[in-house]
Amino acid sequence: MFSRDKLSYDPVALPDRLDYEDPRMLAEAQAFFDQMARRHTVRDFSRRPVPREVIETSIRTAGRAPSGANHQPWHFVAISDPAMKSRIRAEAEEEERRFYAGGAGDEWIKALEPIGTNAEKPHLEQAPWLIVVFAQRYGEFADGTRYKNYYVPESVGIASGFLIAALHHAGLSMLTHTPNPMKFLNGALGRPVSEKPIMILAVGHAAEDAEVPSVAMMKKPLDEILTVVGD
Ligand code: IYR
Repeated sequence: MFSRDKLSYDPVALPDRLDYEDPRMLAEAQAFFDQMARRHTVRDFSRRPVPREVIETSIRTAGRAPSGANHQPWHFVAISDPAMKSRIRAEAEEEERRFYAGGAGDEWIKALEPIGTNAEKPHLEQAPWLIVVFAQRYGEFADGTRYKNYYVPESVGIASGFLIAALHHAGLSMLTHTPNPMKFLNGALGRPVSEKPIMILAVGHAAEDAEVPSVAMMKKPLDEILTVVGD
């Protein structure tokens, strides 16, 4: 995306703005909070299909995230193919079995107890879509020469947040899944070594009988996550 031909500063007038009066602004902030507070990480998906256009539009939203030097150091692979989902499930479960059998260490296993996870990952086949998020450690021009990317984890983290918010806004549920290690995804999906898999989002409609861990309802109150300096 980064172009060698456009290296000078060329400002244009701000093309969009939302200029709300304070009461509208407050109402919008509250409405968005209410919407986002209804997002829950879900592991049980129904078989109801999800149109590809919803996934594509949500990834377009992710692509609007800010990024270091606007290099947009991300790539998303959206998978609905059952054979590829099965392969990813099999390879992820292989890693997870090692993780839960001791690779994680005692403290990590204890921390996961209230979340109720284990090495079984049926959702990787049941969810209609898997989206694999890759971070581009460095970029490559068409002629193969490399350029540096900046603030890659931050940029990809922000884009992933946009993606989760967009999918939730469209009425979908998802699981943020991070098999450890995730290198197998490069091989399975044919992505270059310059790209690091960051997470798999299993995306779909929550199953009728979907459950969430009760501890996941406990969110830190504002006074714990915010310090105001000034008024
Ligand atoms: N990757 C494992 C373990 C896991 C780790 C964390 I931190 C979680 O919040 C949840 C799970 C798994 O997916 O089971």
